[in-house]
Amino acid sequence: SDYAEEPPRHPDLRINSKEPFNAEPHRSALVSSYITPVDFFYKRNHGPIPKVDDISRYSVSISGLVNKHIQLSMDDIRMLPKYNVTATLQCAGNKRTAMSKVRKVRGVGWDISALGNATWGGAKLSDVLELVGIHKLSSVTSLGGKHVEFVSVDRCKEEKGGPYKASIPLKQATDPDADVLLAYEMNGETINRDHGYPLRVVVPGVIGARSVKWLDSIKIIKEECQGFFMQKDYKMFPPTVDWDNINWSTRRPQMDFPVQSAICTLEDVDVIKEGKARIAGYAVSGGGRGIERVDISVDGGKTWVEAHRYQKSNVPYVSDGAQSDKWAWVLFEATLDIPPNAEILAKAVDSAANIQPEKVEDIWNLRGILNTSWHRIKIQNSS
Ligand code: MTE
Ligand code: MO
Repeated sequence: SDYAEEPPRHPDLRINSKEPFNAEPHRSALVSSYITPVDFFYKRNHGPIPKVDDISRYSVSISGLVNKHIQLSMDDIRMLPKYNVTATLQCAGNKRTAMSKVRKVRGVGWDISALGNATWGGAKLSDVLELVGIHKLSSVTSLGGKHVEFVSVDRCKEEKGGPYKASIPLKQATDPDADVLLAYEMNGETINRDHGYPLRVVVPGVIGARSVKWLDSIKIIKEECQGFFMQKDYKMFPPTVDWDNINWSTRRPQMDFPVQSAICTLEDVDVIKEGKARIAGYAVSGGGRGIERVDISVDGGKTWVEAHRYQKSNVPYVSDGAQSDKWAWVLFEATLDIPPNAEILAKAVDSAANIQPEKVEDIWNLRGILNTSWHRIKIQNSS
């Protein structure tokens, strides 16, 4: 079958779909370290995992609205300055299962772990584009190019057997501070097949769908990518829109993700002893916005306390601070007295003072994306 050559995976992953392979770690694995180990990093695929056997023959082409078309080998890419960027990748479908409980949505079900925080190593896209004469910080090329399209080698049914693809604005692609990478390393090791070997795009602060894995070609184009995942998926619709009245062209493809948080030390319905419990989880926002605050309630939202936030344990976390990783999540923790039959909530505030919506009903959308509603956990029989 097409899936005969899938790579080995850690047995502790929760498998949400086998072919294509979609899996996430258990909640508790997420908060055991600031950097998510590769084995426990969620895997989100739309087709079989491609196999590159001869790296010396691998190349990425750059074409489209540029004066010179080029082919870059892995050696060419490794010759460019290397950057390590710690960034959280989050699937737009994270927490979809909880949204489906309100009203059924279409898509692979995910608990709260369709995200991970990794250090990505590679060349900056802004440096790569200079090789075809596109200057830093440009929003249009001399030939009228305004978007950068990434085309993969994997094939998927949504593209009718064609390759997975996506695009970002040229302005973001040529901005060195946007830290868009062509990454060949993940957590200091050669990126593995599941995560895009030999080369993937990493677009920090943006939904995972735009970080194209197994990169085959880069095209400079005038209009944004017309692929399925840009035009017929990953768009945010209001709760009034359903499959019988949808008009995809009325919405923009989702790019930045909004502020999000979740508790990882407890399951949805948990039985814990009365007394003190450690409540820990993650909070993250898109667009490079840091996390200003994480609030926890153990009484269903009547009263709140602020959790302690951290990235690296020895460096104080300051949202937007020079010592903080601007594209990365913060972990949070609070040790609190848990009353009987508690309802425990978490919500975060980002550096632009954006808050999470209280109710999932209010942000229900037919594709089940961006469920960033307050995370709720009910505790039973805790006496
Ligand atoms: N790139 C390709 N070529 N094929 C894919 O199916 N899935 C996208 C994105 N890039 C995908 C892809 C989606 S929806 C997400 S959330 C991330 O990759 C997941 O990256 P990961 O599997 O490394 O966690
Ligand atoms: Mo995704």
